[in-house]
Amino acid sequence: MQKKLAVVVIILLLIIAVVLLYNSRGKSNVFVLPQASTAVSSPSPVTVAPSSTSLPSSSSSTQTSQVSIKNFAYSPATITVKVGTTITWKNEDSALHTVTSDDTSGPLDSDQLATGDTYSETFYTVGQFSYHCDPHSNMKAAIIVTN
Ligand SMILES: [Cu+2]
Repeated sequence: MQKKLAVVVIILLLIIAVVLLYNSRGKSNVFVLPQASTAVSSPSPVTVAPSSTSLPSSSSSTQTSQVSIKNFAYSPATITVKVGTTITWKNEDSALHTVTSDDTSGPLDSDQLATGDTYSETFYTVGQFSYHCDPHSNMKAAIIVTN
């Protein structure tokens, strides 16, 4: 019986020793950790954001486009757009102009546009659509519609 008691006491002492060792290590870890955490965690969240800024610059998928009529010319003279795009012409000249398909079956057939007037057409078919100004046959331009 005394041997068993002695063994139990030794085991208890060992356990206490292990717990004390563990606690002292934990304390020393506590002393080390705050320096490490403040040094590591502060500089990381500084610059993260600019990966999404490339979205607005990709203008190839825009669904509306503008062509201005200025100095007896369409600008841009040739414009490439995707199917479904609505193009709006705006007359910025003092003279009257039209937006008229070379093909008599259309699709472009505007009235005479005065200064500041606009004309819009949505293109649902792939192809090249040449047009001109009725009063000024030297004014020529084209819309290219792609998928
Ligand atoms: Cu004209």
